[in-house]
Amino acid sequence: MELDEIKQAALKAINDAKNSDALTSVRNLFLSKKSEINQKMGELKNLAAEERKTFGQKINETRNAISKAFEEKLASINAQALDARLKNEKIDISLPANSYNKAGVNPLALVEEEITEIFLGMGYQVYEGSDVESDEYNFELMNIPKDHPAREMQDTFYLSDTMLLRTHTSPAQARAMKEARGGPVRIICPGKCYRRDNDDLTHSHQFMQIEGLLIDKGIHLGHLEKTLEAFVKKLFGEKREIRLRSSYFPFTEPSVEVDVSCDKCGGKGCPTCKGTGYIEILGAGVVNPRVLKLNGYDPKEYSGFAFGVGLERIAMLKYGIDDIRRFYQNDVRFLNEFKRR
Ligand code: FA5
Repeated sequence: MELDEIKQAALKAINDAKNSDALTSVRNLFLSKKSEINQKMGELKNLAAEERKTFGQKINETRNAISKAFEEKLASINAQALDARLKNEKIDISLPANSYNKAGVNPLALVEEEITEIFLGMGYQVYEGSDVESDEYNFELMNIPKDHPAREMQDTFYLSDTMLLRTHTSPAQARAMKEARGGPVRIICPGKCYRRDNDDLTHSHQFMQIEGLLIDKGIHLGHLEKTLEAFVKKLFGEKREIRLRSSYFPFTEPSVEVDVSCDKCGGKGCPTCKGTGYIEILGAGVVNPRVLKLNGYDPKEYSGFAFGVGLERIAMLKYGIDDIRRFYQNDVRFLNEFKRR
């Protein structure tokens, strides 16, 4: 074969080789000592000097071209083999993920959202209070001085002589009044409260309230009654009625307890409402002029009403929950009963 033919044949054979064994055979055929090219080297000595040089060069070029093609093909076969091995030997080190159930929503959160929506609809703003409060805001500015008997009902967790965990959301009233600098206020403040109460079916050392405060000119008990009536009908349904009972809070005058007509008996009296036809849901009243003065208002110019709702009680009534402790036990079976609408 001529050198060109040898080159073409070798390149084709290299190209056709499917694996390294086939490629080695091709190499032996075209590049070994016994190969045709090598034999042609032997012919060199018979040639004249000038011819020997040209032919020798051509042999080298042919051999180099075949060697280069061989090396390239070998690299490509090796890369493919490595690729295949890596794929085969791949170890899956991941563990199957633990499946988990997404729990429902705590009914306290649902009730808080619902009540907040109702009051936002009536033009109230949400005021953020703080769980940690000072004695001054929790008690003094709410007209509960140091020796006041009301303090006994609201013993709490003290952080220092002057700082404590708030016993009610009412200190938000004083803070909102301070920020309003003697002007109108219309806020609600939802949040956690703490008291040194023994835990039982209806009491917990940590619980939630929503405070409400409206201050403006000419506000009286009638405004409070109609506001709370609208609130109760939106929350529990149009058929429910409210009843105001005279009560006492140091920060309101007059003060009332607000009851809602019993859902079970429609107001006739049953074991749920202890035969009274009504169930107590919140404390409220007209802001005590002393509180207005303590917080920078002129009671002759401004008046207002305030209320404080216990959220657990509302949620228990709304969803028929029998034990306040269920709100805080994080039992998914309980939480799964509640979903956002
Ligand atoms: C107050 O806390 C007043 N600050 C409410 C208020 C605000 C009255 C504004 C007038 C004007 P009282 O101590 O009654 O009031 O608590 C209000 C509600 O909080 C109770 O009706 C009850 O639902 C809830 N509550 C009180 N203590 C606990 C407790 N230990 N566990 C669960 N709920 C509680």
